[in-house]
Amino acid sequence: MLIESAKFTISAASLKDCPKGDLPEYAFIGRSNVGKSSLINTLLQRNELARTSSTPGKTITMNYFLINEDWYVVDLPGYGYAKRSKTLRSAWEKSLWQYLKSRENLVNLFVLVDSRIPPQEKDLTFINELGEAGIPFSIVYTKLDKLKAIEAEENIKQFEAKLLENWEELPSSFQTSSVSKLGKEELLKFIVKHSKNWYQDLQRKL
Ligand SMILES: Nc1nc2c(ncn2[C@@H]2O[C@H](COP(=O)(O)OP(=O)(O)OP(=O)(O)O)[C@@H](O)[C@H]2O)c(=O)[nH]1
Ligand SMILES: [Mg+2]
Repeated sequence: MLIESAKFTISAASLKDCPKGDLPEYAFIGRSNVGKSSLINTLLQRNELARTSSTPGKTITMNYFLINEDWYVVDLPGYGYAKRSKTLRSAWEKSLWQYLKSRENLVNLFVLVDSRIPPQEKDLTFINELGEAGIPFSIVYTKLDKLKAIEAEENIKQFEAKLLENWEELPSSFQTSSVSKLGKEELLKFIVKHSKNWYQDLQRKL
C-alpha cells in the first residue's frame, strides 16, 4: 500500500486529549524497547516519524499519526519500564485502560512481543487482561532479523503454548522486522481490510 501522507497529529497524555474518534484507529503497544516506534516508521515508510531510541521508555505519551487522511496510528508508551516511578506507572496504566476500554474507533491493538526471548510474564498477563476486557488485538513478534529462524520459531512456539493455557484459539499474529521489513505488507493489508469494514459499518449506521 502506498502511504501518501503520514502526519504527526498530537501527543496525548490521556483519553481526553485524543483527537475526535471519527477515523479508524490502530494502536501499538508492548514492553519498552520492543520496537514499537521502529515498526511504525517501517509501516509508514518514514525514517524518523515516530521517535526511536536504544534507551527504553522513550515514548511517554500517546503519539498520534494521521495516515492518508484516512486512519490513525497510535504509538503508545511501553509497559513494564522499571525505571519509571511506581506512581507514574500506575497513573499511566489507569489512563491506558481507560483509553483501551472506551476508545470506540480503536479497530485493533497490535501487541508487540520480542521474538528473541522466551515468554515473559508481563506480556502474557497483559494479553490475558485484553481478552477479559474484550479488546480486539493481534500479536506482532518483533526483531526477527536478530536471530536464526529456528530460534525465533522456538520462542514463538513457547509463547503460543503459554497463550493456549488461557485461550481456546490463538489470536492473529504477525512476524516482523523493522530492519528486513518482514511482515510490513501483511500488516498494511490487515489495516486496509479492517478500515474498509469500519467505513462500511459507518455507512450502515448513517
Ligand atoms: N535489529 C533490529 N533492531 C530493532 C528492530 N526494531 C527496533 N529495533 C531497535 O530496538 C531499539 C528500540 O526500538 P524502539 O522502536 O525505540 O522501541 P519502542 O518499543 O518504541 O521503545 P519505547 O518507546 O522506549 O517503549 C532501537 O535501538 C531500535 O533500533 C528490529 O526489527 N530489528
Ligand atoms: Mg517508542
